[in-house]
Amino acid sequence: MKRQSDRLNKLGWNEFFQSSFDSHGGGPYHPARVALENRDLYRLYTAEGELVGHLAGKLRHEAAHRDALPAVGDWVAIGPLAGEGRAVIHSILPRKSRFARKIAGARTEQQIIAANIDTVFLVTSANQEFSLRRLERYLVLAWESGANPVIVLSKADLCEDVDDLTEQIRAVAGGVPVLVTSVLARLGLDALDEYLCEGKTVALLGSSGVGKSTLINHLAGEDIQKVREIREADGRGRHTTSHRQLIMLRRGGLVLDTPGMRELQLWDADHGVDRAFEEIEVLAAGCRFRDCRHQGEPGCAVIEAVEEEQIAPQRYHSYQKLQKELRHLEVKQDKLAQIAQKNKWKKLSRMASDRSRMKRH
Ligand SMILES: Nc1nc2c(ncn2[C@@H]2O[C@H](COP(=O)(O)OP(=O)(O)OP(=O)(O)O)[C@@H](O)[C@H]2O)c(=O)[nH]1
Ligand SMILES: [Mg+2]
Ligand SMILES: [Zn+2]
Repeated sequence: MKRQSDRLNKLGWNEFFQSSFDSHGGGPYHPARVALENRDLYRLYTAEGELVGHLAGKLRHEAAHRDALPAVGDWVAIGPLAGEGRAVIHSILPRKSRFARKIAGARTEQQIIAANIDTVFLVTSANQEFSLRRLERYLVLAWESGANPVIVLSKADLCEDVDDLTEQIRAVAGGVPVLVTSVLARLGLDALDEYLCEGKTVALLGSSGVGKSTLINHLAGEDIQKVREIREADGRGRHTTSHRQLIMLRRGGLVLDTPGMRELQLWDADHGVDRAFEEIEVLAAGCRFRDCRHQGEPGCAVIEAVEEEQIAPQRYHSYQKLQKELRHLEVKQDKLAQIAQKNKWKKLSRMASDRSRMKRH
């Protein structure tokens, strides 16, 4: 029993999950952690080793949205073993943190990118890929997730003036640690170790080609993840990693490799925006109107700060842009909720009229 709980702790199991597992009945179920998801198949880590998991029919049918299905990093309750190396997933334990975005494309739906992450490395490389605006967006989602963000500036060997880049990052980082690294030049890598302790999970997020898998191979001490040559001419990667995957490090700790994301749209990130633009939020307390949108209202302390060059205009614009995106999302979510409500009434009234017709006959 002791050995078993040691193994679970290595996978990130703790009091938080244990107590919800117990209150969900524990019983015949076992805990397992989702390491990889591929369509309807899940690779699971358990105290006894690896298994392949399938969704229980009930879980699949009752999941109204994709976010109700297991995501990489989730702890799930699996049933008694269904056979050699296989198990059925019955439920998802409440998430301690979750990194979510709006699903790519036009649909208004949430996608969970990773669950139960302790620290998220926001990786950005010191070449043409570098974009402060994108970094701000990652920071918003990271703050919203409940995981601790750390900014990793990768490929420092490619940049002449790293100090200048670091300074630019610090100006938007709001106190988040900024680590300057290069795997090629063996620079700054020891600073990553602090976050990789036993039972802790670190997710690496960032555009394709910034060197996430290269960092993971370094941390693992072996080439476990595929790394591809970059087209240095435009600094873009080629989406070499195709799946999100949780990897156990021999030295202790878990890392989650992710494919570079082309689109990173917000999902319910009010708190994240407030936290990522804290200096603006603090100033906003001094606006004359409580519901000031800082778009030219009289007595606006934010506009005043922009005029006095206390806040960079780009930073102000990016704040406005994210706020606008959130409002737009809210409108779409409201519409969907209204449609769902309408459908529910339609269904209920249809059922009622069916019933009265049956009575008449
Ligand atoms: N110069 C330099 N190149 C690096 C460094 N780290 C990684 N690279 C190169 O950058 C390219 C992309 O690295 P990957 O690790 O595949 O990038 P990734 O972020 O995993 O990309 P995706 O899986 O597509 O999301 C490879 O050719 C690496 O060799 C570094 O520190 N310096
Ligand atoms: Mg990769
Ligand atoms: Zn204002």
